[in-house]
Amino acid sequence: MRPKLKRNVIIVLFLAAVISAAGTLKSNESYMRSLPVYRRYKCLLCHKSSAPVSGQDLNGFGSDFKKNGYAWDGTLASKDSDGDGYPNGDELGDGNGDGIPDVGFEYSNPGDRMNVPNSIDRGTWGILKSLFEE
Ligand SMILES: [Ca+2]
Ligand SMILES: [Ca+2]
Repeated sequence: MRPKLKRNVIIVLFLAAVISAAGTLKSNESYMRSLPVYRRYKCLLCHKSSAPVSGQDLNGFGSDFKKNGYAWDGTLASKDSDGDGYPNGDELGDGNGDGIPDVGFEYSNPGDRMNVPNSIDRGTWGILKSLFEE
């Protein structure tokens, strides 16, 4: 292959890879927007890696989210995708799955069984929250 042609082929392949990666990131972000919150864990909510390159490394919550048509609802909120004893809705701070979170961040990761909500019970949390809402 001639040097100039070889260089052009490399540039085209590089640009195709960049465009493909940008498309993947964009689609993942649109999936995240279907969830009530995704600020703290972002990609790790659904993937085993914080920088996934494809949709193949889904964790338990990512698989359930995909099976649910990438929709957040009461069915997905009531599941315990990572088997840690806390329903996905409690971990994401939207227990009934109506899409309205209690706070603007996740209590814990519904895709990581080693990551659970802190030990403050709901009653105590409600009292603390009301102090800041008045
Ligand atoms: Ca869980
Ligand atoms: Ca968890």
